[in-house]
Amino acid sequence: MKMATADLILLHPPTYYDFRKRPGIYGPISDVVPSTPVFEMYPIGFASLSEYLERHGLKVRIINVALKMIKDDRFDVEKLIRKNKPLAFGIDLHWMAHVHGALALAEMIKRFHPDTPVILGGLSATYYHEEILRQYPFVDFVMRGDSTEKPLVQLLKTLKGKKEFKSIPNLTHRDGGNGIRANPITYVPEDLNDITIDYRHIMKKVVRYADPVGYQPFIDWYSYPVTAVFTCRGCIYHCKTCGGSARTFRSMANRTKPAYRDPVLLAQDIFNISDHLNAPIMIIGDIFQPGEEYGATFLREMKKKPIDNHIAFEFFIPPSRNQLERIAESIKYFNIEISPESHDEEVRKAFGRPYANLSMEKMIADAIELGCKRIDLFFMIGLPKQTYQSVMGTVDYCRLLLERFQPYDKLVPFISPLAPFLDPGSTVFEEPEKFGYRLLYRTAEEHRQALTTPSWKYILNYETEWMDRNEIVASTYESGKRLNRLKAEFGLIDRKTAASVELRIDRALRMMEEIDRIMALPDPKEREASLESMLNRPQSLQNYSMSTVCEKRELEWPTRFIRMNFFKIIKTLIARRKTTVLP
Ligand code: B12
Ligand code: SF4
Repeated sequence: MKMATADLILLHPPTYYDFRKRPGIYGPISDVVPSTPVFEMYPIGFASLSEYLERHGLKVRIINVALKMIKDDRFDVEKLIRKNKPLAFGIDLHWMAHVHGALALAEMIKRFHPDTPVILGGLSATYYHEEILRQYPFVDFVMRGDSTEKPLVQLLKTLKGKKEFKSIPNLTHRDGGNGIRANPITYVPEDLNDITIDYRHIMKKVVRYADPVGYQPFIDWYSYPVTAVFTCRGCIYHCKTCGGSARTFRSMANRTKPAYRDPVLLAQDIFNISDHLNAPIMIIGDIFQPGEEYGATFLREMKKKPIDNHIAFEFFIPPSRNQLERIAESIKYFNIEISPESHDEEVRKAFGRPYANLSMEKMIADAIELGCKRIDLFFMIGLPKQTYQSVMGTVDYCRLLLERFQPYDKLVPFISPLAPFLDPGSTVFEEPEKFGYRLLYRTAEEHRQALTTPSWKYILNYETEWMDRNEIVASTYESGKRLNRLKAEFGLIDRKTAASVELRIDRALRMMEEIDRIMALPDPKEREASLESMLNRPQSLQNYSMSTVCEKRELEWPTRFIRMNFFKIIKTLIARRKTTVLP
């Protein structure tokens, strides 16, 4: 079978491109998401872009370069780039943490294919669009906004034709001379009904390109194939450090209100997944954010077809008893995720989540009574008004909760730092002093350089009036240690797991201290040589940066033993092949 040639190849970069040569101590920056610190998970928007572009006659291939690099130490990225020559390459610079890797890939593409356009997209590229085109000649276009499906079709068709870019919405491009032109962001869809994240589409592409690793979302996905469905793009809340808040989306992406997916289509998305995978499905975005009616319609729809997958609901504010009852009536196995951020109501309010502990505790009690299978609580470090003592207070509060709700052993607290970066474009990033923050890096280039430093302490782009970087690091490891012990005490994790987490924390702390000592050496050559010999040890990413403040498996909701319905997957692939002409 001849491999299809793609019009667009979407590449997902690692955070720091040279992580295999010289891994730093990235710490617990990714402990509460499924990825490793290389953040190998590609933006879910790749799936909707691929589906939309293919529907409009263009061929798209996704290659998760970060994941290929993690999986195979000798995976040759240059060879991959050299042998592929699509009409254009697209790279996500969605999370700022990928700025080093994204630019490294862009530079490499231009080296091998000087005439092939390189397009960057995602929230961080949107924020830094002008600087990127000014500073980095190897990037040709930035496609801005939270939704780029339609303008990307226009761009690719223009690249095939008359190359007139002025009228393409959301596009920043060079004007032919020295200037940069940022076309206005006028493509801002009001709903998500024509934009689909369809995992069946991805399965089909895996077959077309015979590349299961290239499409794999994160390292353990085939053993834990958790998926997500989206209620919205945008948000109505104003969390101060969030680069996806209502205010940030308005100024950056010209979005004045969130775009929602029709609740009936949302339920259908879940049924489609459930037909093929027996693993948990996460609903991104609070189903009650658009209003009571939205949540009610969605739950009515879900009730029509009982499924066995665990469904995880994310709540921005604690839901009422009545709302929980409706969930319990409609979904057999439901789970809850909520992020109180701090136990201290004053800190929580300063962050932008103004609800009381009492209402959250009531939610927990109700949810347990109604049969909720698991409740995850996410706390954060690096918040406005939050001191070292306050972080320890959060762990004490977790003890109170675990005591109060025992013997329920599925109330699981997590704590992690706001890292590696305070989100560009967030309210605090824009006016740090007003909120008691000191910003250490502002430009894209400063962030790119920061990623080359040896530990997450030096990568952090902020300090607060209440904690400097040393205290953020120290409170992270100390609270991680205390919470870990608490989890063992209350039987949430076994003693062996707890011991290994504690060992990793101690090891990481020693490494961080050693790095501090080396960084203080006056001679740059000696500093470099010492870092080189210290960091370039096999397995150092695994040993010092993964599952440091908690064991990653703690994040996993229950799955059934056989997680993929292979019969149904094959049936879908055969059915789809009949309707698709493979080249
Ligand atoms: C869902 C979500 C997640 C999910 C990820 C799901 C996924 N694979 O995409 C999870 C929970 C895993 C997650 C993790 C993280 N997240 Co998050 N996440 C969100 C959230 C709540 C919604 C994102 C969303 O709705 N996307 C909509 C989907 C459909 O579109 P999309 O993926 O963004 O893609 C579209 C555009 O961005 C663009 N686009 C993207 N890439 C490209 C590339 C090209 C070439 C083009 C043309 C266009 C393009 O076009 C796409 C389609 O229209 C936002 C907050 C918000 N309100 O937006 C934060 C947010 C995006 N996350 C953020 C952060 C910081 C993280 C973490 C780094 C946190 C951490 N330290 O662990 C990790 C990174 C994980 C990784 N990559 O491995 C920040 C990003 C700030 C910034 N500018 O850097 C945000 C804004 C807010 C926040 N603090 O949570 N996140
Ligand atoms: S952190 Fe706050 S503002 Fe950001 S997406 Fe979540 S609820 Fe919305």
